[in-house]
Amino acid sequence: KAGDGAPPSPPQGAELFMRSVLQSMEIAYLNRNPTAKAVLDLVRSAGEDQISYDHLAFRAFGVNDHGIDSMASFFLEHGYTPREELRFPAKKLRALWFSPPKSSLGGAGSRVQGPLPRIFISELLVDQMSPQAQEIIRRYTSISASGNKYAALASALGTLTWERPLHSEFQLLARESEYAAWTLVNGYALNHVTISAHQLKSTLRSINNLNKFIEDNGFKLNSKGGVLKVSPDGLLQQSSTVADSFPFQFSDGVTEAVPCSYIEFAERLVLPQFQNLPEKEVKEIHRRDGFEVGNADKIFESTSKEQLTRRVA
Ligand code: OOG
Ligand code: NI
Repeated sequence: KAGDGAPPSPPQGAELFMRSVLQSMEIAYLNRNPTAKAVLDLVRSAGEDQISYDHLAFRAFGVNDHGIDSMASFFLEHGYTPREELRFPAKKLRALWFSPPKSSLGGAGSRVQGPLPRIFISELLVDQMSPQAQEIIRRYTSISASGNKYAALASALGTLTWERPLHSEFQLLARESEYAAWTLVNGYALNHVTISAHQLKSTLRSINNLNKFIEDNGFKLNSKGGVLKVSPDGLLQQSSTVADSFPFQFSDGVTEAVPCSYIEFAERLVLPQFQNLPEKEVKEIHRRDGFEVGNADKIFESTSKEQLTRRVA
């Protein structure tokens, strides 16, 4: 069974390289998403100089070798371990998450600070889409040549591995699946980073305080199913902003704003069997791990039109 015991650490050079790639993905993401950047600056301005990421998330088309595996291979070859699968039948999606290897750097000399993040990768079940939508997705993924082999590189560069679509193709996909339309124009771009709330030092380490702080500073949070998403065991609590938009130039010359990325917050509570540990001794391994279908289903909506156009009182 995957995930039992930490896998061996990658060689230091390999870990430095992987952290550089993650950092380039983050830079591309921050350049395109002013809200994510502003939120990170805001949290930093509250005295939090060491923000760690709980996870990074990517989307993919499950067809023509462009699915989860296309992005996962980079992480698997750098010591990550595949963990559970999550299914979202109504959205025609599935996801897989990966846990990080033990760091071989011991903190010193790392270019991206802190513990390595989990990785969450989802894919559209393309076979279940309408023939018209399938045709579009199959065409763009097949003309990308070997783009699927360079998913991590595309993400780090912030570029698509296929041609820009027509505006009408984007619209057709958007009517059927907002996820599909998002992926057609964002490709392997980082979909979000997630601030690990419980790793913060101040009162912001409680996610309710963090949410209030973010909202009080004028940012809109995804309200789908309530701002705070809580797993049935109560131990995984998540929230997220609503995605930014950026002007996308379609191949027919139409330029229109399309949704890009958002930023998420997660608090993992201490597992019942470690409840009596002194606070100072609590480590990440003593906390609720993994993801939750019910939470994720609503977090996906952070890029939905409904959330993007929602007005806040
Ligand atoms: C991913 C949504 C799910 C989580 O942490 O459960 C998620 C997406 O929007 O692609 O991020
Ligand atoms: Ni997430």
